[in-house]
Amino acid sequence: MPNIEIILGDITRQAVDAIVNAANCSLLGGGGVDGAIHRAAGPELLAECRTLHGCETGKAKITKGYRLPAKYVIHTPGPVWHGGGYGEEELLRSCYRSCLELAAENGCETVDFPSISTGVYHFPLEKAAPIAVGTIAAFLREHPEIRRVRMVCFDGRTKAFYDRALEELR
Ligand code: AR6
Repeated sequence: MPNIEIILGDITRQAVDAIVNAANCSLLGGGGVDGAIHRAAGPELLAECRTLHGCETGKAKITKGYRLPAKYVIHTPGPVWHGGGYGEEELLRSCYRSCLELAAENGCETVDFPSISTGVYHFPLEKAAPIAVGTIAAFLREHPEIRRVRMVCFDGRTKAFYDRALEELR
């Protein structure tokens, strides 16, 4: 069984090879987990992000972690939820896959994700959680070089959705 864990915590405090940032297409910072990651990493992160010239929804780009305990930050703009008829589910799947591809290419063995798109982008948690754990599990089966992936949930309600999705996978 792929090594996926669901924890309650602050992703900016995790000493892993890569943390994922639920960014926007500018990659120039914002609120939520994006703001927290930029604050914790320091201004060098924004300076590197400026050299990346943004990112499309569903794709991902990687930077160093600077003052974070994590070695790398993988930035991915998730889809804004517009009701489900605009390819939102496939775009969210693509976020998780793109981040894991970059992690594997950069030799990351441990990767932590936040709950992409379920904050200000309003993707329903009951749909986002099974997409996240299903996509991660499928990737890990093909890429055993990634040893462990965690979903780092910021509140108990979010964690409950991911716990259930993982249980239903097993
Ligand atoms: N650690 C882990 N999870 C966190 C943290 C943290 N420190 N802080 C918040 N979360 P959101 P989105 C959770 O809104 O929906 C930004 O402005 C939060 O509780 O951060 O993808 C970007 O620049 C929620 O469960 O991301 C974009 O413009 C989850 O992270 C936009 O928000 C995602 O919430 C992206 O929206």
